[in-house]
Amino acid sequence: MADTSSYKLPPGFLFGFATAAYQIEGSPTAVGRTPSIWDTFTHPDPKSGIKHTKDGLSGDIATDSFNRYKEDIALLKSYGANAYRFSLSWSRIIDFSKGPDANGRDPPNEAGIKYYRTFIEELVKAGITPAITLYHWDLPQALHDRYGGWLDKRIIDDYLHYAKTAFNAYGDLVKHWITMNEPWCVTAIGYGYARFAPGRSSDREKSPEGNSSIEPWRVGHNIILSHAYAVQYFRQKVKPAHGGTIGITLDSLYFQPYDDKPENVAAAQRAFDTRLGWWADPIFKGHYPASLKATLGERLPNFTKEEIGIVKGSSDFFGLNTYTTNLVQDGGTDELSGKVKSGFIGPDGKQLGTQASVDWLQSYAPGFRKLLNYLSKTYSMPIYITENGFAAKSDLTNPIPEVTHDPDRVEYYRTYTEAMLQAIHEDGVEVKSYFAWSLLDNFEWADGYTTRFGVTYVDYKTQKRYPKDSAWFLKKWFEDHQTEA
Ligand code: GBH
Repeated sequence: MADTSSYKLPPGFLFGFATAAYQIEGSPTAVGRTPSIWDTFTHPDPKSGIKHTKDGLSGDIATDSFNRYKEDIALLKSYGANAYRFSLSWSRIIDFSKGPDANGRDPPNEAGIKYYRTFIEELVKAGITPAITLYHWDLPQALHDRYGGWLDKRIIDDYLHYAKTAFNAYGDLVKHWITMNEPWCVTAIGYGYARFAPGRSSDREKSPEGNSSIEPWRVGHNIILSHAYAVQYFRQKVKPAHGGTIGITLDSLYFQPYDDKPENVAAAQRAFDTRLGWWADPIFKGHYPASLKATLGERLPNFTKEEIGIVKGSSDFFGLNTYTTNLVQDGGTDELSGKVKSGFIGPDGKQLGTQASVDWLQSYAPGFRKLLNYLSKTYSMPIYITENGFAAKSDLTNPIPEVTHDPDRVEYYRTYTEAMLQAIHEDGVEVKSYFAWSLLDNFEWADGYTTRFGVTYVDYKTQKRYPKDSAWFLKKWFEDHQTEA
């Protein structure tokens, strides 16, 4: 075991927890909120009766954080967090109930804007730095109905209008902005695999209305452009007045070649190109990865000269959500994963690490350290870790209050925070934040409430919160390693 006890975090390091609006807020119509594609997706399809979540439940109630936000802030404080990453609900900030005005814009929703203003003021009063995600998957249903949402270029103006509204409402208090959360999940899972809203796929069994194999790439293109135009506005109009930093959060596993066969090494690179390079290469280097272009040909949209000028350099930092590592082999047909086969079992027949309660996640901290090194070498940007966490099996089996003992999650956080300190001190990687996912057990998308990622157990019958051991572990970790101001 490495001795990282003397390693300090850099001055100004942000430590805290992350959540997302649809996963915690509930109150889907409060203060004039209208539906998002996740409201639609999580309620049984009126025609087919199909349910899209494992338990058939939606985010209608979630952790009731719309009402219980003071309790959430108190928890953050008790866990020693100096920062909190949360997202805004687009359809609470913009009023979609009236229809667009003569300029095609929907008006701001003053009640929704005021709600988040109060919340942000409370956070700041508690000494907690707010970090806002503008888009964590809850596209206003109205925009999806109007022109297909992300499928159409018109989304760029609507996203910009929303972003401006938020910057102007909170720019004086909020200095950390994230434009998009995990565009790969939005496109691949929402428009390819149909497991996330809006549930589109070229596989007719999953999505009777169907898509074309062009859709994910078009959606991805419009997401990149929406991000870039919002950043351009921020830098021109908001930053000069208020300062602040803005960027995008991408998600990636560490893709480790299964062995040193050249075709498996190439496959791992292809997996990176598709998961990360799809976004990171245009944004940090100014072009799509060559392997993507080679696979997709004309199906990959082109940026105009003007567009790429705005896209290139459009993120102040590399926002990273990461959970696990995959061992990658050549082969496979799935374009959205780079046509690779991936898993957790190595050539020696051994599993990589401890299995989470979800099949896609095993703990493997060495992969985290390698990922940080890969990103720092490939993109030369400061890294904000905006999500990292584990779904422990004990969360699902133990009774209250024993359920607060979550040794697998504690072990995950112990090894991952240690790997991060090694990356910072021994490898020279610049890391500026660590947000654990998540503050609370919450609505876990297609898994409904059957998966728990929180450092706080939520009893959904009473909404009572029970801090788990992992919360106290992280608190102590930050105390031990923070640099005193
Ligand atoms: C993050 O995604 C999200 O930002 C956050 O909202 C979420 O709660 C958290 O992770 C925990 O999952 O259906 O087999 O393809 C992390 C990346 C991508 C991991 C989608 C789970 C779905 C598994 N996620 N993936 S599968």
